[in-house]
Amino acid sequence: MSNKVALVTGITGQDGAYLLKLLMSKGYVVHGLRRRVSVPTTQRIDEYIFAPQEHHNEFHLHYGDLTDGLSLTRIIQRIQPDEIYNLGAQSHVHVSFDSPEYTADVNGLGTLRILEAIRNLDLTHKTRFYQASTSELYGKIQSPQQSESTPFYPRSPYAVAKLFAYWTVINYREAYGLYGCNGILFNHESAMRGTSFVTRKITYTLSRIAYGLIDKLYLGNMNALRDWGHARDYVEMQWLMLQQEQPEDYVIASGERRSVREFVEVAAREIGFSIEWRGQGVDEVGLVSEVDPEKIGATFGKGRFKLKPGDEIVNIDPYYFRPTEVDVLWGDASKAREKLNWSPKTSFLELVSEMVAEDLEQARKQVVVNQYE
Ligand code: NAP
Ligand code: G4F
Repeated sequence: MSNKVALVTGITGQDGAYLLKLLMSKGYVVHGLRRRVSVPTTQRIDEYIFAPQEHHNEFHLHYGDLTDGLSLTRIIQRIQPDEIYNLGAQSHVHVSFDSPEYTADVNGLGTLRILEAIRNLDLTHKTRFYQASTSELYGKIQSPQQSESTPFYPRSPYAVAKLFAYWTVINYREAYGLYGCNGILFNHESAMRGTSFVTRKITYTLSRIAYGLIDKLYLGNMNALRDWGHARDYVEMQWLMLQQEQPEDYVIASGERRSVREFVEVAAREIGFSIEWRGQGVDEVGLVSEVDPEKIGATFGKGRFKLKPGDEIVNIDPYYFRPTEVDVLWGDASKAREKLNWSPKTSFLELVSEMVAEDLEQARKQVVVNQYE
């Protein structure tokens, strides 16, 4: 068991929660950065917060913000971390078009602020740094499959800010000898994914539609192709990157690409029905085609499944289109496989199945609550 000290920014997010679990299982003392919000966003890590007797020596939360360099310096000075995982970000690509300056501040300058704190506190040779870089850097792709050597072409304020952070890490590595790594992670999902990202939006909404809680799923560009993996598998790589002799940058991906439309079809099948597409462009609609009585009976029980063949449940809403879209992402993680012996454990079908099961359970509980209110 390790007795290392880690600081994790973005600990309340999807990856933060999985990484916390991993680091705790390895015996780390984990410090997390949380920002002040009017309603707490700690749901994903509440099991650690509400068990202080079990975790009070190993887990600590600190108020601070990636836009506030003084808070970052104060925390880093106090805890003298062996490792910093910078997962905090305004992580929504579409939102970054509405808040470009804030996104640049958090995602770009936020990284610089941490690196400057490490440098000014003379921790460059003690503290290892992981940067949550992204496949969005490839944007308008310059090669059909993307690896560490593929040129970048960012297509959103989010990606442009992440590009600044990516190069800042490399510059601090070369200029000051910092052990800093970029994990260029392709999309990774889970039942803990925020509901405004497309995969979770699909499993969350279809589950509620099946229980009759809502009527429709509104989507944007269903032709976009993404390389989706499971967040649990990907945080393992974040940790592994910081355990090597030399700091390097790695692509982490499943190596499979699928469309948003296919994700809808697979999620629907997991619930127990198939989808038929009709129309084109913004007029395209998704209808319930066939229902699998066995699967529906086993999951829903009598009378709780509210759909029948012909019901129109998916529509296009141009609101979700982006001013500049990333049409295709498809990763080549050969370097991670060869150098770190890493490959994803969870298949695409297992990922969708896990997300659907969790969202069906949540929807079922909502129905029960509604019944007794
Ligand atoms: P997420 O669920 O959206 O979590 C983002 C985290 O950042 C949350 O804890 C959030 O806090 C925190 N945060 C936001 N603004 C902050 C600020 N100003 N100061 C401090 N913390 C702030 O994202 P994720 O999916 O876990 O992704 C983790 C990181 O990997 C992000 O940097 C993301 O850009 C990057 N990434 C993600 C993927 C992916 O597919 N998931 C792929 C490549 C790269 P609140 O809880 O208070 O909002
Ligand atoms: O789920 P998304 O919002 O993820 P996106 O834009 O790929 O970004 C995620 O992955 C990146 C890694 O490549 C991370 F860096 C980033 O932080 C984030 O985690 O959208 C995926 C695709 C896009 O092409 C989008 O246009 O789905 C398309 N889409 C279609 N309808 C939609 C929707 N996206 C969202 N969020 N909502 C829709 O209704």
